[in-house]
Amino acid sequence: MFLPQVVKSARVMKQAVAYLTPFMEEEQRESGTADESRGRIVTATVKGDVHDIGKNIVGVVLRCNNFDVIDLGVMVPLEDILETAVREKANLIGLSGLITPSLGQMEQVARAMQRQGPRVPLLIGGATTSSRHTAVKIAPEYESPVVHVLDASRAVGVVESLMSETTRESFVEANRVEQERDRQAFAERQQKALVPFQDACQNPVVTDWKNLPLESPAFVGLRTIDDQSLEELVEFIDWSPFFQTWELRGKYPAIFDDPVLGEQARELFDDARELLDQIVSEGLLTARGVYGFWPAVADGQDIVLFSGLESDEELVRFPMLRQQWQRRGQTEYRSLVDYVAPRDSGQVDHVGAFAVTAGEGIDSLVERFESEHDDYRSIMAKALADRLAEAFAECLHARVRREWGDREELDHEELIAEKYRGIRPAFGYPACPDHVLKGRLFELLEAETRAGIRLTETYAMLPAAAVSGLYFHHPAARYFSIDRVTRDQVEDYAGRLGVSLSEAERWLAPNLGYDPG
Ligand code: B12
Repeated sequence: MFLPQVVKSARVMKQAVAYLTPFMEEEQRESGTADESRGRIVTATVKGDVHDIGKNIVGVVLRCNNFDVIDLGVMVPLEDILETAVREKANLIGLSGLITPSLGQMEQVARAMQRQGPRVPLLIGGATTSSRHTAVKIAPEYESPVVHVLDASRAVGVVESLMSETTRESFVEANRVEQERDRQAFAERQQKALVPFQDACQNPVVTDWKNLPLESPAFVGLRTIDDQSLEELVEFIDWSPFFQTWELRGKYPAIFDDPVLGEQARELFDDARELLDQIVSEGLLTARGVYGFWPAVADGQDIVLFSGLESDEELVRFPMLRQQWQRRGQTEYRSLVDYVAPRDSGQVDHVGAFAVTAGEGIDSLVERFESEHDDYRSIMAKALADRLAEAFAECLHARVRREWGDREELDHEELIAEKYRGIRPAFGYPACPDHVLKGRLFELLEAETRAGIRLTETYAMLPAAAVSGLYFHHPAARYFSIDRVTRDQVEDYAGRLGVSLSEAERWLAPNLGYDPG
């Protein structure tokens, strides 16, 4: 059965169970028997993180297989997770997270479980997690099994294997062997030489600034968008990740012709369009955003923004990181700072910034569906809000390019393939992996007051369906990955950011090309 069918049929089951529960409890009380589930799992999205679509899907699938799931929701402190697991005599704990700071939170949960228990297996899931990180950073903190679960389709198999007396031992052993292999592969990768930071700085992306015409944007400063039409955003939706959420892997619209997935994809799409039409026509979600342009220079490895052309006063400084890994077919070591004209170029350059959300209203919509025991539409609504947020970012980028003087004429597919000038990297993406800089970005954009988006303690955005980042208009601007960096770069970066080395290392943990000790 495909995932959408599972979740859809779970709705029928849940509605029936909700009706029958009082009768069943009555009968259990009278007969003195207890509810016989196959095992109990406490799940949570860790502290500071707000995403729960993946975790919720896994919860539905496990419940369908008769496991008892106690879902603590999002932004859950580790104390609550452990207390609940002890109180409810859970057999397993499952953690979820979307952004890299959540990886550190997961390590803390493992450490606390080692210290104080409960000594139950720990499951790790979510878009930012990986089997390698689980093996290298989480499993060594905890003597009981720690298992990375890639997606919902594997969750039942993993939980069954861990719960069954007959399979547990061999499953745990196979997991241990695999994690040992992952640790070795990681250690080998860490051996791969990186160029010293100063050498990398000597080989940036080179631009002939004297001969590059730089257009000025239509205005300088901030603009708030509080009346964004949802209808306009629908045109900008990239549907392929939506199918991925539902574990139907394929590109939209070709997926409809897929001999295996086609029919299911069509049915899912029709359901999504029906709910989307309702959201748009009844205004069930509100899309708000803020964006702006500022004069900017590259100052060493920092991007500096000024309030106006006449102003020497720095508005904000974004320290950037630079690649240090020798890539095949690439001679330079890239940094986003390379896409901004340096002070001595004689050119006036600009950088843009944005924060958008389409998540206002999602809580009441989800509450409504959950009160109707309708997980299918609850998950669908969140996935659609995410699509609209991403579409808003795309739509706003198109407007920004027009305001920057571009005269492009692209169809939907060319837009999705990003066949336009410039990029909109978001803090957390591989070219600028430090989430902490969202703090400075949000101050610059006054994002909380202007767009109603706030940051959690680990720099996730609330509402969850939100995207924020910078705009670069350099014609050669490309997305790239910083990947691993050396201690000399992190020391330099920490100094520029004004934090201690250990603080910088904490936030950049997934990008360190060395062991911080
Ligand atoms: C869609 C998407 C979004 C959507 C929403 C994501 C969502 N619904 O959770 C939107 C557009 C809103 C978004 C925003 C952002 N995103 Co984003 N996003 C993605 C993308 C493309 C897919 C993620 C997704 O939804 N997958 C589908 C769901 C169902 O999968 P899942 O959550 O992984 O869950 C499955 C498994 O992990 C597992 N699982 C999950 N939880 C659990 C729990 C247990 C117990 C178990 C057993 C299993 C399990 O089973 C689930 C079902 O199969 C990924 C890239 C990628 N391909 O993964 C980037 C990605 C996750 N995003 C990323 C980033 C950085 C961001 C932003 C910070 C960018 C920004 N500055 O604006 C914001 C953060 C938003 C916020 N509120 O703070 C990074 C995160 C890594 C990092 N460096 O931090 C990624 C990896 C992209 C990248 N390569 O850099 N994003």
